[in-house]
Amino acid sequence: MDIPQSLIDTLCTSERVAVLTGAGISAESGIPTFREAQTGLWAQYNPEELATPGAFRRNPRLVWEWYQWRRGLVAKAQPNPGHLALAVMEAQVADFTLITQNVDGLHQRAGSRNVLELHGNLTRDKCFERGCVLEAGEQLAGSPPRCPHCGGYLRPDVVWFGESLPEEALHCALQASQNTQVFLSVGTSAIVHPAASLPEYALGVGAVVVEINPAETPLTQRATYVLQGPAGEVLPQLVRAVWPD
Ligand code: BV8
Repeated sequence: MDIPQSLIDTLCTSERVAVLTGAGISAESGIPTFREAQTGLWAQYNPEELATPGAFRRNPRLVWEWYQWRRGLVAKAQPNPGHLALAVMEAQVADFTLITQNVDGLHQRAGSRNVLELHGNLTRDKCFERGCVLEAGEQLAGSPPRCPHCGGYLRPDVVWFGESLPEEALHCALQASQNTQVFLSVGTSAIVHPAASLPEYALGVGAVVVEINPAETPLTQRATYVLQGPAGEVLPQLVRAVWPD
């Protein structure tokens, strides 16, 4: 992939960089993206129909077991060179913000320190009835288990469709997007809101917007630079070009 010299020069001299990642950055870690065909038992379900409070109310066991299946994939997955490159970039840029729609925790496992999780994290549980947050690692029986505090069902601590995003994370993501010099959109289909509006805020303040994705998205036509390829190859190449050892 040829990285435009003008982009290298811009990143070299930028003090403020914001990055938004989606399921595509975890694809090379073996985690299916949100919209590609799911495998096996789950192939018959549309994730957008499972990741809702209504689906959980109608069939808590089905939704809980879908997340247990995904937790198994995440537990076996390792951060890939794309995740690792963003951890290197964070160390090189004075004011770096990593915003993720992913719920797999791979950015943290790759060494990224300041990660804004817009859609929560599936390694955490919370109570569906009262939102009591549980200590990590409390293994309880049941599918889904019951909250030890109030007896309601447990659910994964992720944001479902129709639910509001965590206020603090969204506020910080908006702030970073409106204050950045460069905004990277990596591995996202750019259709889930409000995350998909973040690159628009960056464009609105004159930031350089870079899309890294093997496919086109609704953002492609608006981006300043489009690096069409897999994040696990493009990001390490970009980091090596801008910050050679
Ligand atoms: C909200 C967590 C306010 C769960 C997720 C009607 C009613 C209510 C709301 C709405 C509505 N109509 C629209 C909305 C808004 C809705 C929305 O945006 N819907 C979309 C579908 C139109 N949003 C919401 O509901 C949000 N909340 O609006 O609150 C509100 C409150 C109450 C009432 C009304 C409004 C909540 C959205 C959060 C949903 N939760 N995840 C879980 O994961 O189980 S979203 C889910 O999609 C994942 O987080 C995922 O990350 C995210 C976005 O998808 P992508 O990450 O982009 O993944 P995708 O598979 O789509 O694309 C992968 C991309 O990677 C592709 O482009 C592919 O080409 C690329 N790729 C593949 N391989 C690679 C690669 N790229 C790089 N390298 C590779 N190797």
